[in-house]
Amino acid sequence: MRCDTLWHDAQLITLDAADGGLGEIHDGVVAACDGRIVYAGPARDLPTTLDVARRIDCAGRWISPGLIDCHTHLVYAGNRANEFEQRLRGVSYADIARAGGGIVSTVRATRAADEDALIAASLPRLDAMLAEGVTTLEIKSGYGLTLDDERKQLRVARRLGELRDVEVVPTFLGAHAVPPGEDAQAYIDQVCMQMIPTVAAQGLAEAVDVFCETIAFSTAQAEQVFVAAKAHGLRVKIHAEQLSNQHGAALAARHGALSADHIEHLDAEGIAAMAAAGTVAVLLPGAFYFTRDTLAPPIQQLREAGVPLALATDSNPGTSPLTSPLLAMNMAATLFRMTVSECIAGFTREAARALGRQDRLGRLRAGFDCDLAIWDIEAPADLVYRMGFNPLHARVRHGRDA
Ligand code: DI6
Ligand code: FE
Repeated sequence: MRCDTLWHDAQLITLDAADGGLGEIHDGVVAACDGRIVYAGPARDLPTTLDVARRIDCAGRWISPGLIDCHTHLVYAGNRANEFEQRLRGVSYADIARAGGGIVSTVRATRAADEDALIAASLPRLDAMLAEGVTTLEIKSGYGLTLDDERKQLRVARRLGELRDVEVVPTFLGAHAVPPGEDAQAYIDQVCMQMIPTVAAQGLAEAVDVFCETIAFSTAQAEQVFVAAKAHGLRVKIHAEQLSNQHGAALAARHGALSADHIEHLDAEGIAAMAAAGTVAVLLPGAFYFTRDTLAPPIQQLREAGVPLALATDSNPGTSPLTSPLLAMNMAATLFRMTVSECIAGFTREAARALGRQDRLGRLRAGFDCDLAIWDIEAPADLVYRMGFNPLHARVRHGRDA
């Protein structure tokens, strides 16, 4: 059997153990051919028939699957640091919004920016993610809120994946906010009848997301979006139960959603619906931290029900200006009491599941894409424990140094 590259003298976090844990292997190797893993496991079990072209000595470093950020709003223009300062001086979020700030200010700036300006604004954020070992990330639209401006955001997301060695998964979030001066129902009709069909026909997104909340769209409107998305062959997901319990997660689960995200206010019925459907819970500790939320998602109940737990940065200018998956892991541990295994799995195996890529990404396993993060750490817990420190030694995408 041929092998282009063999990483040896490594310790592995395979995320491929029968017990669902980290799958640690101390004297491990990873072998790749044509961008795929052909073997990942103990050195002693490496097939002797392997014809190795290039050997990389990892000197005892740890190898995990490349990190996967399964929920971001990375593409936008403008800056809301001024709003943050206002809030520190005691101005309320509602007052800022009434004065033309908040999400509407990002919509204004994003509409005014052309594709190149959006690329220039987004690349440093993407590069910060890549510097921490991200090899796949989801990017949502949702700051355009017109067909052309949403398509522009999605095209920029795609171009980012061409400019850098990273897999970008585009999601259409036209139903993010009611555009200024428009009627919510009239806008949702437009999302369903005009935008979703066009976005689907042009192959600009894989999935459709909706912000289901009192300040955004109702559960009935979310369902309308799901029906339209599915009719056009797109997967669905939801921002649900972030500020109140609208029963959006249960609705999404009944529609076969990939994930329900945020879910701080999720109730027992929602947990049961997600468990029954296999819907992934995407937890977003950065938004919880930045908005100084106090109600944590029901982690213990989700765990007991067997709902898969993914983690993401929610990178966005309003509620989570975060581009560090490692810090998000630390926040999930400190704020949500998630374990080290759950935090690492949340940015690898379970994030892949949230993107419908669990058969190809997020584990060190023969047949999977050879996307790796190689870390200068003593133990996996170091990835979660430290704050603001980046121990990445190398990033590998499709078997090549990236
Ligand atoms: N939930 C959030 O927390 C962000 N979007 C969403 O659906 C807020 C986005 C922003 O304020 O720009
Ligand atoms: Fe979000």
